[in-house]
This record gives sequence, C-alpha cells and structure tokens, in this order.
Amino acid sequence: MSVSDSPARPVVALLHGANLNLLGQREPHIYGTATLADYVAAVRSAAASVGLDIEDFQTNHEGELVDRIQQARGRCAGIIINPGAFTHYAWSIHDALAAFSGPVIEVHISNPNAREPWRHTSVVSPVARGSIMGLGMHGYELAVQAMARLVAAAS
Ligand code: CA2
Repeated sequence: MSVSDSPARPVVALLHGANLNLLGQREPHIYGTATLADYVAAVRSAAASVGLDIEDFQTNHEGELVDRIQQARGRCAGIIINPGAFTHYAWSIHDALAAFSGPVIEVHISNPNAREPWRHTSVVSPVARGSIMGLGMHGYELAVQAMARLVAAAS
C-alpha cells in the first residue's frame, strides 16, 4: 500500500480563543515563554504519534470561534479547546460545543481556579468530556492522549 492509499487519519480541531496569540510575548510568570506556534507544534507532534491529524485555529473573536466549532461538525473527530477568557462567559461557545457530537477536551495553561474569582467559572466545562488545567504544555499532550483513546473507542 502506498502512502497515498493509507486511510485518512481522524482530524482533531485544536482551537484557541482570545489573546492566546500573545503567548510567549508577555506574562511569562503565568503562561511561560512558549509561543502559540510552539504549542501547536507540540500538539501536532503528540497527535502524529497517536495517529491523529490536527487542524489548528486561533481567534480573538467569539463569533469566529463559534463558526469554527460549527464547521467541525461531521468533519472532525474531536475538539481540543482553550477558549481563553471566553471560557468564563461565552455561552455561544457553550452552545456551539453542545451541538458537536464528538469528544471535547478543555485545556488551560494556567489553573484558572487558583487565580481571580471571575476565572473560577467555566461555561465550557459542562459540555466538555474533560478539563485539564494548570499543567502548561504537558496538559495539551495529555489532552491529545485522552483524545486518541476517546476517538478509538468511538470508532
Ligand atoms: O490559562 C489559560 O490557558 C487561560 O485560558 C488563558 C486566558 C485566560 O483568560 C484564562 O482565564 C486562562 C488568557 C490568555 C491570555 O494570554 C496572554 C498571554 C501572554 C500575554 C497576554 C495574554
């Protein structure tokens, strides 16, 4: 079988919300020095080793994130999402994720529950299969491993 004959690998959407494009440029004491491109590269590499493809997207606009979640329906096997501050109030993202039938894993670099009280609420957690927070890059790698198991179990 040639490479072009190999079955397509399940695609997982890796979605980032507001201000995460600034990673590595400010607040290294909270978010470290890795850039968003570093995160995406690490996720792609972890995903490749468990047979998943990654489609990544970052936006500072709530509606664009809703559009992207809707576009994942019927196409992506799962969603790994760090919505940034949208996590704490964006019910439109909650509803869009609720309309997605595959597994959703919420990831945060920092631990919002150990920070200001307004970060303690997540409107995404109720529609996520699981949430990983406070583990930086390692949290994303764990999310990929968990996603691989969930996708395999669903197929
Ligand atoms: O810990 C996380 O991953 C967060 O989702 C990051 C969000 C924050 O609003 C959430 O409460 C927790 C913010 C990302 C902003 O990232 C910046 C990085 C560098 C400089 C400025 C902002």
